[in-house]
Amino acid sequence: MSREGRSVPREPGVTPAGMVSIMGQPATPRRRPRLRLINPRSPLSTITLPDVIRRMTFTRKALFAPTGLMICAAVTPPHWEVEIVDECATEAPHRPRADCDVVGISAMTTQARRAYELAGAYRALGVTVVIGGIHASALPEEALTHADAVCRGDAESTLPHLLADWELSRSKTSLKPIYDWSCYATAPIGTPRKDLLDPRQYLVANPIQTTRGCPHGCSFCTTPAVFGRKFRQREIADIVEEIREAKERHRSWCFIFADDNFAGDQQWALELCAALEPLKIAWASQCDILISRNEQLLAAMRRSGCVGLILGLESRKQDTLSEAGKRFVRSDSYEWRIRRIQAAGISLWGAFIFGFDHDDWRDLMDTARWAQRMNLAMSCFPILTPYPGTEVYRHFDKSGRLITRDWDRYNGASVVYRPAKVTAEQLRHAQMAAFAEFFSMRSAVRRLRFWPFKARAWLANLAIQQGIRYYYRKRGRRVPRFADFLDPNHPAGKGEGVDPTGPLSPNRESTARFSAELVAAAAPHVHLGQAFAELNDAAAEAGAKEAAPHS
Ligand code: B12
Ligand code: SF4
Repeated sequence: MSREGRSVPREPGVTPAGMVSIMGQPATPRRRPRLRLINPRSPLSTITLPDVIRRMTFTRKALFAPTGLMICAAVTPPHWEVEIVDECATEAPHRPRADCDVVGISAMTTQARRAYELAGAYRALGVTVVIGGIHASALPEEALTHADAVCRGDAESTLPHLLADWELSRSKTSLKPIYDWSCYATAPIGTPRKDLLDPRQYLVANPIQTTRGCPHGCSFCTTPAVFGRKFRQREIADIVEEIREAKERHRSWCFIFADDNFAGDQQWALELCAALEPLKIAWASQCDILISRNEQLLAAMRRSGCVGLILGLESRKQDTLSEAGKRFVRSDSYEWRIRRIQAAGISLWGAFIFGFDHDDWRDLMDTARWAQRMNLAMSCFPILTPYPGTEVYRHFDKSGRLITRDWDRYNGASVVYRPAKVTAEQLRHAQMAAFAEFFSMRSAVRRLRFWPFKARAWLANLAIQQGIRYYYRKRGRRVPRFADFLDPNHPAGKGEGVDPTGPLSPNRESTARFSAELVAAAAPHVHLGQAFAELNDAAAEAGAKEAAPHS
């Protein structure tokens, strides 16, 4: 899984053999400092993903290689030995060992509990612990209760300073508690060190980041909350080089650009597309729907190999969009915008959010049906999750509507707050009804059609459909339908459900786990498996296989 850095020491006073020579005195052996970077397991990946992923992705263990940690490794000075442990791609949980000097742990909110568990174990062994990543950047004070230091924001701007401080005493005593990226000059976006991971473990072993951040400020989104609305672009030459190397080394031909908003700066996106065109690749990413007004950009994206985009649509209702803080677009323009992007030959996957205060079950049904009418190749319907740092979090916290701070549940599949117009139970029922209806055979026929036959897109749709049916059959329950809301004898119709203010009952526990399992199975698959399916279809159609053979 991991491999040591093989870089030759360059620090002044340190010989290539690692012997310190001070003013002509005999050199004394000094071990190179060791940094272990850890991507903790998350409830989603431990409960469901390994099995699901293996079945759906030709035995890969995890979806994405952890880009953040590969960048941490890249900005670590070369005289450090560095390794990456990805718990999401290992069979057994990582067992902390005191054979390193510093441990750097990364975490999204849903990984935070496990991150803190590992941090505690390493501190007990006397190893210096640093926590970074999205969750620690949003809640540095909380993270600091579990670590010796916290890095907020980009590792490019913070980690080299922290490691230099550690070297002053070769212990945690010379560290500052918080290394905040806003206190340092913004360093350029790094190129991840992919040599430290085994690409065979990942569906997306070569994630490429072209931009960071987003110029918009949606109320539920962690990106502007943590990184501000500063949109940053990477050096185009670095992006091209990373892709070229992946093509040469791994014969990769299709790529996922792990951006929040690929076209946050449309002029720059045009320049990037021009540089990508000669590479003859296929790619998919996420971006905002405003690209629809730029025909020149749409054509350039298609020419450069763009075959699919995830659009954060959230809802088809304007008052819900306003609540979501999506001020840059109106929902009544969605239709022509979607048609225009599709007309450019780009397949669309809709990302919606269920649970805003303006939505009752009928609104959620309308959104799910509208997604079908728009012929979206795939869609996902996660539950609104108030991630720390966001406006939504502050709002629910202030109004006493948060029902748990168990970060394991902050995963888009559990209801962790009191919804306004539905019960928590109804919200989950609507979520499952939306999944079941969107992925039903009738809907798939209407959306995907039979010609041109998109074999893998069909396969992905059928797999999710069968998964939903299998799940309910096994439990002797009917697949949720929106019609249940009209049945006065059905719990959904009666508005019955668990008391959202009460403690989490075992029943609720299992329902939450159920939706976590289902959404975990569906959502990442929607985003990535489908991306790949579509990439394969599109590339086959476009003859990209001849242009660039793939493994
Ligand atoms: C690709 C992606 C995924 C992929 C893979 C994630 C992975 N393993 O890398 C998949 C599809 C699997 C995924 C799933 C989910 N994701 Co996601 N995902 C992303 C996305 C678009 C890019 C991630 C990425 O590669 N970023 C690039 C790297 C370089 O950034 P980074 O990880 O933040 O790392 C930098 C710094 O944070 C820092 N850093 C990070 N770690 C460390 C550690 C140390 C020691 C130091 C010093 C610094 C440091 O330095 C790095 C380099 O500058 C982000 C958006 C985003 N802005 O990051 C969302 C994002 C991370 N995902 C998010 C969410 C909500 C999810 C899901 C819960 C969604 C769901 N309902 O299924 C799941 C959870 C999966 C799980 N593990 O359980 C949220 C996280 C919100 C939060 N507060 O946790 C984000 C921010 C999207 C958003 N805008 O809200 N996701
Ligand atoms: S447009 Fe997308 S990435 Fe940007 S703030 Fe809104 S939800 Fe976040």
